[in-house]
Amino acid sequence: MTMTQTYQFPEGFLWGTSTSGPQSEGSIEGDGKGMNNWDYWYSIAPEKFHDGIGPSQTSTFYQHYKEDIGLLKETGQTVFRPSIQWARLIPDGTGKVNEKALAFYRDVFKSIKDIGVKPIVNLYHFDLPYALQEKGGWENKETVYAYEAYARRCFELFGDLVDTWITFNEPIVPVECGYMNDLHYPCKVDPKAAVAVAYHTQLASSLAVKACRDVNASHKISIVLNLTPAYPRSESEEDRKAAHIAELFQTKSFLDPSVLGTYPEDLVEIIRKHELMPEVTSEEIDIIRQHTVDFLGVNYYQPMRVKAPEKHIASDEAFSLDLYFEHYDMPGKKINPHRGWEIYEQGIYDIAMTIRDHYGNIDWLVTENGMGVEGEEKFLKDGVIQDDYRIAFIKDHLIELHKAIEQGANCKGYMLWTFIDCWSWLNAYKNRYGLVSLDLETQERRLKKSGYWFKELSQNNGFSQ
Ligand code: BGP
Repeated sequence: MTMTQTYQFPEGFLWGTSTSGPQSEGSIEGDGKGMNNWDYWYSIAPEKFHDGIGPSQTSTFYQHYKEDIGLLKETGQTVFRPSIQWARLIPDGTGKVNEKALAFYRDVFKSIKDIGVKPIVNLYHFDLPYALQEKGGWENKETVYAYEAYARRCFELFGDLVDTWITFNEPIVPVECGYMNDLHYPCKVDPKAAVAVAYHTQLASSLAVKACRDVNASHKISIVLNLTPAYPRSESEEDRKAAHIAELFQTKSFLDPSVLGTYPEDLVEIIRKHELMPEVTSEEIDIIRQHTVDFLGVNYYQPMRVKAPEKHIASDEAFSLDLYFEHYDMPGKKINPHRGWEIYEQGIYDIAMTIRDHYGNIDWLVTENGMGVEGEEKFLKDGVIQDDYRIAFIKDHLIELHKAIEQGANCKGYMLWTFIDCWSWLNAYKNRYGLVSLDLETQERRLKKSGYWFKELSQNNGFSQ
């Protein structure tokens, strides 16, 4: 006999989705949007993008936002995280505001609020105005101050409509993909530049926290981090050390300064040893120390599996991460074959316990979790995509989250990636993540089975199974 179990979430728990400007808005002639790093990269290397679909052809939210916002209600959402595209609002990165963008974002945020959904607005989702990229991008400290001015402008322009903000989404991703692994523009493999980019991004985030408080003292501000736990291959000292160092680089490099106001000493030691230290002033260190976030946004998709490196470090060896840890391909793991990512629900519980025990049990939200699936049209029945796998994926993660909350974790909400199928960087529209499907030909939106189910989940503030 199987027993039904009910997973009831705390009163006021938020249910919603996240998306980003570059992945959902698209651009049209005359909208005044400036070029960003993605637009530029697509203009010189369109072959890098799945099916040759670039960033201007994303899901037409710019034209359809009113209808789309209506779908937030139909899917039961109480919170929604869009992002402002810096290059849409301030086309050159600094200076003049694009009035059309101002009107657009004001109406978007107002429309979200008018239907009783809480907007949490992200200021940066991998998208840098190209005018700044050309001048060295995040390697150049000028970008830090340009970002601070942009953030301050957003708090002034939208502070009457938005009271909860995110400084950056997954800031480690542009560092890894753009400066360590030749995956995203500017496609460099340059550890010294990577460290400078990471440090400058953190400084920019802390300055935005300060600006937020200067402009609207009662507003809340956070950073969204992909807190991927690193699990060692074995309990051997070498494997555990490798996992520890993997976390220093992948998660603690932003988590510690953002929440605790300091960098982990052992991370700084490695950076120093390889002579990768950026230029740091004591004033900057004070800014980071004094302006920690009010809450944390956590994106979780997959764990890291790590083993000790095969190589031994020679004293004059040039830095690379695989001197310290290597990826471990664990046999028998559960996997989402479309994205190639491991599915490990317990990761979300482990993250919750880490935040509870080592980060002052700060309030946090799951700001992304989700499952990208290719070829979803094959699950179409009576006009609705029967995405039972997505419902099961969400439930399995919520069970772990529920357990963590019962054990004292301060998680205040769950946001799925994503609302309407959207454009996914290099993968364009290959894998679909939405509660709502998007027909690329007609741009028609339709709720998937998960969209209807999510409404029930939200209305019941939990589920039984
Ligand atoms: C996160 C990003 C999102 C989104 C998601 C899914 O890391 O914040 O922007 O894209 O991953 O990943 P992908 O689009 O690569 O499948």
